[in-house]
Amino acid sequence: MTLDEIRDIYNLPITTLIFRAQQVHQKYQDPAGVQLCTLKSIKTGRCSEDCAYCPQSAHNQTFVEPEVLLDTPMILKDAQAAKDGGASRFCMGAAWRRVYNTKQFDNIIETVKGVKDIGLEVCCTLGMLDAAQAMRLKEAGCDVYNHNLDTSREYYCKIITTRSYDDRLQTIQNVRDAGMEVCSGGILGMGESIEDRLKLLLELASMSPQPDSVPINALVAVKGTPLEDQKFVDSFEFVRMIATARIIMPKAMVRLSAGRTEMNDEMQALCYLAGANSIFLGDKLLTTANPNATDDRQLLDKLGLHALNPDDARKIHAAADAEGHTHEDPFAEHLEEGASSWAHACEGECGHDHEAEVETAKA
Ligand code: SAM
Ligand code: DTB
Ligand code: SF4
Repeated sequence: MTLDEIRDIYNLPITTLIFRAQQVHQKYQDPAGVQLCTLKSIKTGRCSEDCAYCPQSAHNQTFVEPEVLLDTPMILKDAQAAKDGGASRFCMGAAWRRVYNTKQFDNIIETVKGVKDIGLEVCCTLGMLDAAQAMRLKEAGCDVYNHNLDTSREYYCKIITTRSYDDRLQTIQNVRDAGMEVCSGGILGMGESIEDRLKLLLELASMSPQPDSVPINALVAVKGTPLEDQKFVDSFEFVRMIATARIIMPKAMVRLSAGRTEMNDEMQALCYLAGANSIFLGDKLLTTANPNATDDRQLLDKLGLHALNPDDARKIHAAADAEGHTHEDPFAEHLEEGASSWAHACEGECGHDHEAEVETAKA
């Protein structure tokens, strides 16, 4: 996969882009399933990193009131409520630069075990992690670790100076080596160019294996951060990013993450059409607002979508793999410049049984 190829996909007519995203989505994902994750800030604020977007950075004067690490019973109460409210994954976030081997980490290990026992998928996002810490989390039952690249390598230094892009990639490698799933994505609307966004997608899609989840956040411009005056990301640029992510990372859960309070129902529906299949459910993200769960449920009902069953999703991924396609999008190589579908471009000399491929994609 090259940057040029990703750009060509991103710039397709929106009709073709969504059509192709849906082709991939119908084959590799439960077409009506939306993963419901609940987010909980377990240690809030006073973070030593200088991430320009973040209300929790100690470098930014924002509304956030710092809090010490919450104790396990308190977190488990929220995890149980998340489960009762229909979430399948519970994601715990800490405003830390990195994890230290302190009593606090021991507490988190106990909490992870407790959340797992409730019957939820467990995700943590605690900052940088070394190999041994990643192993401890995995052994405690942590399924997934979220660590975002946030933007392109080039734009990154305009947003964060206190840790490097390679630090981030190293943590992601440690997570993978420990056998946890990788959740990694970025933020749109921080003043980066489209090219920066495509480079972010290239970084993510080039990982081997690709991330299991890709959160696409729209910047929530918080007063007191250096990015407080940023205009909300353009809707169609956002949708194009979702669709491009879906096409180039077929098996990833593409998460419509921060910024949904600024999106109306129609915009969110467009994101689902473009291949998003995961959201955060609950009134709060870490420190900022999220749409309320009742409204989210109503929208899903109106659209005929349902809470994704993680086991079903795994089965569909495995079945798509078992079909043995070597290329990720069965139609991609025939979608030459200007063609609105593979059928227009292919003269039938490629040796593929297109009718069978179409039937398989439909099945
Ligand atoms: N401290 C840990 C870290 O940075 O890896 C975990 C928590 S951190 C808040 C998780 C992610 O939230 C960041 O990587 C960033 O992508 C996202 N985020 C933070 N503030 C945001 C904002 N104002 N708008 C959109 N996304 C944001
Ligand atoms: C991710 O990519 N987005 C979530 C989650 N991973 C941890 C966090 C969004 C935070 C938005 C700002 C806030 O609420 O503090
Ligand atoms: Fe700290 Fe994470 Fe916020 Fe950066 S994004 S300031 S590391 S909490």
